[in-house]
Amino acid sequence: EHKFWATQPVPQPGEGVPLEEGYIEPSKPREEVRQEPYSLPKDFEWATLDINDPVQNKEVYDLLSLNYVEDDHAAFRFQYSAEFLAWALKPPGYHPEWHIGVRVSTNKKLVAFISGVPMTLRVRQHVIQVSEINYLCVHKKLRSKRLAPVLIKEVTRQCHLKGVFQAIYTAGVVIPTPVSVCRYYHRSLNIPKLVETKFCHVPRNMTLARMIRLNKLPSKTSVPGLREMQEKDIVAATTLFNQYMKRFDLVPFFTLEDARHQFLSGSGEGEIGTGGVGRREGQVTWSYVVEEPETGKITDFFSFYSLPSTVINNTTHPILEAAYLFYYATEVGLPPSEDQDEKVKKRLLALVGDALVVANEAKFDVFNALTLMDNVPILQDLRFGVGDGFLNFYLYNWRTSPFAGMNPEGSVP
Ligand code: YNC
Ligand code: MG
Repeated sequence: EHKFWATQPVPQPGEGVPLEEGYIEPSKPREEVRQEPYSLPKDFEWATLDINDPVQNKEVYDLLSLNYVEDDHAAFRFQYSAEFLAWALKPPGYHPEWHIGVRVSTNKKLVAFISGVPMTLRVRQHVIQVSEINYLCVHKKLRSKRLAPVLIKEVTRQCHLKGVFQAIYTAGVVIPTPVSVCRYYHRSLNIPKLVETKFCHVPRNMTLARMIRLNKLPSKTSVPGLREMQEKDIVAATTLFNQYMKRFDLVPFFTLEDARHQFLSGSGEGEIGTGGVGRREGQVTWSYVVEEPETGKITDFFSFYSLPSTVINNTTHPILEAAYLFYYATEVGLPPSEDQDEKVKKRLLALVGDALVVANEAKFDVFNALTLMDNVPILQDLRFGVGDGFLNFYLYNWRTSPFAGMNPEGSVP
């Protein structure tokens, strides 16, 4: 069935729930790691992509723009911006060697890519160093030639050479063996455009005008003390983040540098338009904190990022501007306990409700969220609709039981 995945240290179909959590295959000393790159078919060669070089960054951008993930109907394709790729591929401690390309030997054209970035991950009670694998892409003309397994083996080798033996990754496809599956939800912002691009449709018994009215958002945010996150907030926001994440079982751990990178480095330079809403040139992330007016204490934050999609074969609307809910935290959720769930829901309705207002003012067309963290209880009230996309989560070389509680209602097809 899965000729490649059957050979890899991942839980195999039918293995059942593991008795013990932990690695599948032990780590090796550096000298026991294979020292030569895996062989590519003739006419192709390996390349390390230097994302600091605008030319090479643009090569990755061009490959992904035309060949990366599409929806099931081939109507939309992710269009990660060059700024997004620079942000995502260069977190603190990143390894240039984990940005791996395949070029045509004769003309050096980039035809495939895979990347890893280092992260600290907590899987239940275990804290492990992993690489987060993303942007696996093979040019459309080279599909089904078993190039993907070679890319995966090569990035694995490069991770091993840096002493990293576990990985986390997500994919739309189901392969051995997901630890969790989430569903995409969508909150319409620009209804006329979403209808014109067939992202959504006007249901029977509904008119376009009524749909617009029902989804109308205020132009001003509602939470007192809400403002853009700044450098001076990083210590408070990082503490809040790491505390809040104790509510969940599969989470990153952020140092101050990590949090600064994740929440601030993609937010662009200079001021946003009046009122703190709008968009800067090349802005990738939007991060907001709540500063308690009386005390100056940071009590909450939220963030989202910009990931447009190409609208395939649409010249009137070539790009769909999509915002994706990223991390958030609120001190209402602390200390983590189930009794907090109602209070958390109420607070998140206000916070994520304001995220919608900010995204709408920044001219996004749609706001997306997954059925993870504390999202599920707020999606309906905030007028998110269920999407047809799923996102499977995977761990490489780590056995653990599935995260059933992570996504109660939303995830079941
Ligand atoms: C996928 N997405 O099952 P079997 S997500 C992993 N993730 O192997 P070929 C995938 N494996 O089943 P093609 C996969 N898609 O025979 C396919 N596979 O065992 C497996 N699409 O290879 C597949 N990007 O080269 C099969 O297939 C084998 O030419 C077939 O290439 C696949 O970034 C692909 O969706 C995805 O560009 C490159 O279709 C191509 O079709 C493409 O014949 C559009 O491959 C873009 C797209 C994937 C986005 C992502 C996460 C990737 C994770 C990879 C696994 C990482 C493991 C951990 C490594 C580090 C370990 C350490 C330490
Ligand atoms: Mg192939």
